[in-house]
Amino acid sequence: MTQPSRLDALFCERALLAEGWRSGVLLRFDGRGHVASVETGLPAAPAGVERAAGPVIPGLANLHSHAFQRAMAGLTEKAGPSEDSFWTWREVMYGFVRRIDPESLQAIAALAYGEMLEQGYTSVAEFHYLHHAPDGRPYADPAEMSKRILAAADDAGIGLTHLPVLYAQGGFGGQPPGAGQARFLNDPEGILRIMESCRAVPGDHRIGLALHSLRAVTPEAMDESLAGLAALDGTAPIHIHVAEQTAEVEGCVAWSGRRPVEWLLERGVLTPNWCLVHATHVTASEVAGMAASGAIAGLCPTTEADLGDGLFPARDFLTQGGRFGVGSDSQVIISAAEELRLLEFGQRLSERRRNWLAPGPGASTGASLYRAAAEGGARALGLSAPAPGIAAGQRADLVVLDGDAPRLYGREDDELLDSYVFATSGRAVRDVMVAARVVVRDGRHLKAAAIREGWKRAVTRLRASA
Ligand code: NGQ
Ligand code: ZN
Repeated sequence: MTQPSRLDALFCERALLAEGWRSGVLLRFDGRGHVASVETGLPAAPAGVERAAGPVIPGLANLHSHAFQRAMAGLTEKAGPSEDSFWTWREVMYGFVRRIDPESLQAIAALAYGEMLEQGYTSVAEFHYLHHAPDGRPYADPAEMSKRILAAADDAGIGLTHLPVLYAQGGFGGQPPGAGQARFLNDPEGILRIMESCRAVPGDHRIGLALHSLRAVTPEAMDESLAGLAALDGTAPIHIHVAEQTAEVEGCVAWSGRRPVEWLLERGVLTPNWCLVHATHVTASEVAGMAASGAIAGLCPTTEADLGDGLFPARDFLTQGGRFGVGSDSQVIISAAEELRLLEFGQRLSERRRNWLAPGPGASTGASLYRAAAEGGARALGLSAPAPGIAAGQRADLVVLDGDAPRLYGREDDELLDSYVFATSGRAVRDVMVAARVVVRDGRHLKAAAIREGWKRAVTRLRASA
């Protein structure tokens, strides 16, 4: 599919740079769509340069996505025969997984990625474990489903960090996988082969590795896949679901005598290349260990709320210099602003305080969270020059807010970000650029019509196969 052409420069009346808000900003882009230079204090746009239609902020990286789950959003909210929990939700999800063919996956992912762009995310880490046919047999090309994800990201024009997932057992201590997990299974060699196939696909994709969870990998398979990854690319991101539910913590203790994050810390594997997704149930010493390791906390507040996970001790982690980003995970909501709002709101509800995650007196909560998530998310995706604002060396992934929207009008700088995060439900994104290509104009993805047609066909097929 042909891509829109790249801008070679953008003039921003006001923009959030790594060093803070600046006026009269001229961003120049190189041929790969990266920011080549940043000038400030210009009185007006130079001739021939596009002028941003509102305040410009860095797009956020969505650090945790299961694109296929977009097709389930809103369909798991009916009470089951027994008490509902994360684990009953998982059974419903497994039932749904059986019905997704490669074409549907691509259509669903394109829709999800288009929505992400409209809601302020400019790149996504796809934590991808739907590898095989419904009976568990690999497709003729074992990387078929991964390639569908790559194609969907290209269609939508979102930046992709693709993370093929190692899933090797049904539960702690070598439990056999259930039928619902048949599509997920691979050994380390199989996963590395999928990663290599993806690396050979042309396009602006980064490839990393995900370990589904300590429940789903053996220590041997983990070590083997990490060694293989190091040989392929020593800087690639490594993501893992960890300590999301108390039952997982208990299972890990029963198996190893250690809690999940404690187990990883003792193993000495965590580095800043790691992203610990959820990390909900962690002790004070695990929080300290995570922060010191430089690993990113991958927080997904809307999904964690939807699934009844619990609350990550975000304030302790942030005050120890911990880095985090946010993800839309199960896609029940897709909105960068909503994730940040619920991150703070969850803490307010439990602590009965306000501005709980602001870094200090006078600091804006929404703006501080936004900056931190911009930097942490970019790190978790392995993007270049991560920073708490726009900077040279980054891919030109930019969001132009609608400064005329009644909820933003008259607000300046951090007030604007606070208003965007807390008071707009995310509906204040005007234009979006990825690698200097415009993909959203006036709040609407440029290919929304075609993508929605594909989505409707996929929904029709899915409902027919139910
Ligand atoms: C997933 N999702 O892999 O999609 C998981 C559920 C599991 C979240 N944890 C399955 N939110 O953890 O076993
Ligand atoms: Zn997940």
